[in-house]
Amino acid sequence: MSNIRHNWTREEISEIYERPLLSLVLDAANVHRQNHVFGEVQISSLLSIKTGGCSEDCAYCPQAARYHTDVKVHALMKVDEVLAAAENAKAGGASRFCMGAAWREVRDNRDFDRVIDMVRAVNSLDMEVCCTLGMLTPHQAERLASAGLYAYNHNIDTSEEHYGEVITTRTYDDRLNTLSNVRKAGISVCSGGIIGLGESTNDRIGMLQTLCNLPEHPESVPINVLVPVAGTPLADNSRVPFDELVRMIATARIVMPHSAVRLSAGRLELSVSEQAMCFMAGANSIFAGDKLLTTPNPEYNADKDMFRILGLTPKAAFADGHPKSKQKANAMQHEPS
Ligand code: SAM
Ligand code: DTB
Ligand code: SF4
Repeated sequence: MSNIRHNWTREEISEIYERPLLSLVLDAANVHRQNHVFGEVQISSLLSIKTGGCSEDCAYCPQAARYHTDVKVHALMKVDEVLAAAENAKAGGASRFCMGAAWREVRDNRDFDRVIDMVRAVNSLDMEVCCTLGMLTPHQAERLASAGLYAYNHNIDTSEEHYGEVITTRTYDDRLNTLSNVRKAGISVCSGGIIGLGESTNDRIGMLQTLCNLPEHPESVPINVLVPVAGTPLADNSRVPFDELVRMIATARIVMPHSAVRLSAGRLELSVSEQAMCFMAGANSIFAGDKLLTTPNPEYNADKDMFRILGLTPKAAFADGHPKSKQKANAMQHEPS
C-alpha cells in the first residue's frame, strides 16, 4: 500500500510537529530510511540570472524594488555566462542548477526566449535544470518543458492565512495556479516556504498542510529560514530557534515521505552539528555555493568538510528518473507553437 496521503488534517500534522523533539527526529529518520538512501544528499547550485528591481512587495525579499537594500540591479545575464556558471557548479559536484529571476511573472518577450536558450544549454550538460521565474502561464510552462526544464521552483512561502501579511501584490491562489501549470506541463515541482516571517506554529503547519494535500506532492520541498536583510520590512525579525527548523523538516519528511526536503536559505547560521540533526530529521538536499541568490551561503570547503565528517554522499543527477518534461524534450525537435 502506498504511504502517500493527500488528506492530512491540521490536527494530525500538529500532533506530529509537537512530538518530543528526539522522538520526532527518530520517527522522521525511520520514514527517511524507508524511502530514501540514508545519507545521500542532492546538491543544487543557484544562480541569480536577473537580479533586483522586482515589482512585488514580498516583505522578506532584498530584490523588491520598493525596499532600499544593498542589492544592485542586474539585467538578464548572457547565455554563455550562465553556461560557464553551470559548468563550474557541475565541476564542484552539483547535480542540479537552478536559475532565479527577480520577476513577478514571465512575459512572452526576448528575455524569455533567452531563458529558453539557457535551459537548453544547461540541459546539454546533463544536469537537472531548474528555474524560478515567478508566475507562469500554461503555454510558458510548456515551452520550458520542451526546452528540457527538469524542475520549477515556486514557493507558497507560508500558510494561506499568513500570506497577506507578507505579500499583497499577488495571491495564494496565483501561486497555486502556477504550480498547477507546472505540474500539467510534466515538470518536476519544487515548492516550500520560509520560517521566521513572524508566522505562528499553526501557520507553519498550515503551509505543510497545503503542500502535502496538493494533488501530487512536490518532488522537492525547500525549507528556508529567513535571511533578514537590512532595508526589508522583516530585517529585524528575531532568529527562528533551531528546534523549530528541525520540527519543520521532520514533519515535512513524515507527511511527504517521497519528496526531497531541502535545507535551504539560512545554513550559514547553522553549525555542522545542527545541520547534522536536520539531515537526521530527513533533509536530503541543500543549496551549495558561496552565494544563494543575493545573500551568502557556506563556502565550498566548509560544505566539503561537512560531507566528509557526516559521511554524506552527493546524489547523482536523474537518479529519480526523467520527468515527463525531459522525456518530451529528448523526443522533440521543435518548440510547441
Ligand atoms: N521572483 C521569483 C518568485 O518569487 O517566485 C523567483 C525568485 S524568489 C527570490 C524565490 C524564493 O526565495 C522566494 O519564494 C522565497 O521563498 C525565497 N526567499 C527570498 N528572499 C528570502 C530571504 N530573505 N530569506 C529566505 N528565503 C528567501
Ligand atoms: C528557495 O526556496 N530558496 C532559494 C531558491 N528557492 C530560489 C532562494 C533563497 C533566497 C535567499 C535570499 C537571497 O539570497 O536573495
Ligand atoms: Fe520579486 Fe520573487 Fe523577491 Fe517577491 S520573492 S520580490 S517576486 S524576486
